[in-house]
Amino acid sequence: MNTDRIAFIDSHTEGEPTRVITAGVPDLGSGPVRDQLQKLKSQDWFRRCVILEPRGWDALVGAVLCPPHDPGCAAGVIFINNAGYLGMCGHGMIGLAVTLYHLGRIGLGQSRIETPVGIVEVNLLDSNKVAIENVPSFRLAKSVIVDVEGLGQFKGDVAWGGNWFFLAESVPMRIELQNVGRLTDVAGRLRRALWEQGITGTDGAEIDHIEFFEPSSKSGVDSRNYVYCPGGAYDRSPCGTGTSAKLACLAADSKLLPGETWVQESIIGSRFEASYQTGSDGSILPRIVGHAYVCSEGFLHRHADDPFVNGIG
Ligand code: PYC
Repeated sequence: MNTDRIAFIDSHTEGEPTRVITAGVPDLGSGPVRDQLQKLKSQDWFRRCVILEPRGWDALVGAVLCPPHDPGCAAGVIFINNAGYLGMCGHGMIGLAVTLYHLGRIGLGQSRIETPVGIVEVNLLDSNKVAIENVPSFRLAKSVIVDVEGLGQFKGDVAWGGNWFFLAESVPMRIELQNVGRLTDVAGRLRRALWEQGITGTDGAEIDHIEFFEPSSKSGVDSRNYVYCPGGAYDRSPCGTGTSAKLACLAADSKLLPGETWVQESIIGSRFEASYQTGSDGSILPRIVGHAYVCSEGFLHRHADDPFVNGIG
């Protein structure tokens, strides 16, 4: 038998899955994590193997552990999904922190993690509760108008929270699980329209995450969201980078002050507690608190004769 093994630990953060890859990662060298990302991209079979069916599924986000370049960091991480590579991932960082604690690699309290888009501070408040200090976030453009064929005009803000987001001002239908297929269809068309109409993040970056919001019916919750991820899956959690982008818009509109708490609920009713401090050059420094639980661990097998050794599709 000719089988390679890749070790993983699966967790979920407020319902959204994270697969931490702990062994079996190709050699990425020991440079900055942003350079290791380029090496991982050149071996895309690895992402496909660990994320796509039959070993993974469309909602799964991978967290590939790699050596940090910054000596002050406990670990480096590259986030991957069914469509490619993510700059940062809030729910994934919370899942990673709980997993590193489960492995005995970090203790309670503060640790620093190196990502391709900067260093993120995690604070393990207990074995399942984590606060992350996300990368500087900002609103790039307010009330941008997009024409979506067959659906009409959508107005919304473009913001960075570690990934690029379009935060629509109106919701096409109620944010309920029974509407998830229709919400995903509208969000996918909106994403395509943004790209076709040349509406991008800085340096022409594609806006590949879409957010819809409505008021929550629950007391103590400020807003309920639906978040479309680049591979067409919806985020089961309120989305850490999406909540950071939302905070950047609220701050820019003076609707939330530094230190005030914003409770963001997801389409499945799970929650993040969020706040921010003022950053430099008009950015904000978001803090997101959520819970994660380890749910399984084991090995992915790569058999030389398996026709789907690198995933389906
Ligand atoms: O929590 O930042 C996040 C995230 C991005 C994509 C899925 N979750």
